[in-house]
Amino acid sequence: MSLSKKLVFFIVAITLSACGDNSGVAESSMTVSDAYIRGLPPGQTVTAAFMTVNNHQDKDCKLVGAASPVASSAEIHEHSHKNGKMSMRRVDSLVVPAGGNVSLVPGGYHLMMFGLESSLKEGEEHTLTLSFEGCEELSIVAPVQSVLNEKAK
Ligand SMILES: [Cu+2]
Repeated sequence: MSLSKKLVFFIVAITLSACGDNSGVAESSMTVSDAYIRGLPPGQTVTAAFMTVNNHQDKDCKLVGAASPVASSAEIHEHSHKNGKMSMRRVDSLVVPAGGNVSLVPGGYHLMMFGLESSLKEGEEHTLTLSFEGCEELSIVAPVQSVLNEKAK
């Protein structure tokens, strides 16, 4: 078997076992998909993180905060157009509806991360912890994706 074929088998095996694990464990109440942290040029101490938060429960979950070891603080923000100007503001909470999801995307809701100790480089992965009111805290690992590779949406 060629090396590349072996690699494919390896990846398939990992994927299958990951799926198996999921079905075996009690399903998590909240999941996050398509998460990434925006990687910016060196010297920046503020960046943003984006993701889709999925609520698999039959009750609403209110996102009220976020934290990361690489940031001194994090806030939920919303972009808005005011008088033709793009601006953003902090929001106290963001409801993830029962059985639904909320997307944090460039130009919309996002997690603002402040006080970065070092610039985040593409390929790194960092933990983000999301706090909910009335629902369990959720920790995820998000890759850093350079702003240069960000897809316009
Ligand atoms: Cu912001």
